[in-house]
Amino acid sequence: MSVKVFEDKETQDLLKAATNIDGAQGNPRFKQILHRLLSDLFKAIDDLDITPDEFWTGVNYLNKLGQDGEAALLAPGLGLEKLLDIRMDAEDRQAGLEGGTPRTIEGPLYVAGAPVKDGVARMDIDPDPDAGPLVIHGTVTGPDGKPVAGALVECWHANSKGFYSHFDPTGAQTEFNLRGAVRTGPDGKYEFRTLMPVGYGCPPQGATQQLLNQLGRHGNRPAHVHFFVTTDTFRKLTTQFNIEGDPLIWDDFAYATREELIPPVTEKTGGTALGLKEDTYKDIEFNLSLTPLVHGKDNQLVHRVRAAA
Ligand code: MBD
Ligand code: FE
Repeated sequence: MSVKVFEDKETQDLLKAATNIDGAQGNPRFKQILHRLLSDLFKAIDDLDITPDEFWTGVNYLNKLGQDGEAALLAPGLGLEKLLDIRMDAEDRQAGLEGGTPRTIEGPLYVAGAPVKDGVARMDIDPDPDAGPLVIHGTVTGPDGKPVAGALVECWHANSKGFYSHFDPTGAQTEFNLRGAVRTGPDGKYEFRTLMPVGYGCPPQGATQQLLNQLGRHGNRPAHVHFFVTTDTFRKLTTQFNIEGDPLIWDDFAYATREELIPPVTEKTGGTALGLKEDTYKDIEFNLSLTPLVHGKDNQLVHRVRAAA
């Protein structure tokens, strides 16, 4: 069977009617976007001779995706969240905006509301026998290279099982375990005392992994640590670093890895004096360089539904 009906008046009229594209009511931007997406879907069904069985498989997949709460997990898995970064990077280049710590995707596992500490925060609340101590520290600087006082540095990462608090399928973690927030002082410095994370893997029975299986892809990320840096003066930075040496660094299912975001891990002693669980600990320096507002505002601030506790 290879019929082609996309260009037919009947099909085009249906597309217009379904999106009320010529009507006065509704949200014009929403109608513009939906008309385009629906049109592309109509065309794909026609071009690829998508069968009714294939179509309903897709519809039921969307139901499972929603039931599993994984739409914001599939988005990075399909490279869509990375595409938004690629576009923001291109916008910056077009505007002549250079420098600063590179952005990389937020991902779906941030939780707002971690208690804010001055300069230094302890992030590990729950014991995790399989994770060694880790200190993450650095300086927040502005476009002039000078330290930024009063910056809010938020940090979140997984435990030794690759699970995040609030989203832990085993229910094992306390609220805000491995989630920290510090306010920088005049020296612009921040420090997090925490435990070494392990890479995340998509829930094996979830909709995202189900789709990845059909593609012959894995759903794993290298070990990584997320950051938000928020100030009144500069653009908000959303970034992550990867733990150097993780075998998945260049095979991240969410495409967040960037050359500049793999800081060296060094071994130090003196952890006992810092209150860490062992005297020998891993140390990562990760400096955070911010970029200026554009015409007085943050032109790339992202609003999305986020968990809060
Ligand atoms: C993560 O921890 C993450 O950072 C992303 C982007 C997707 C899934 C899990
Ligand atoms: Fe993550």
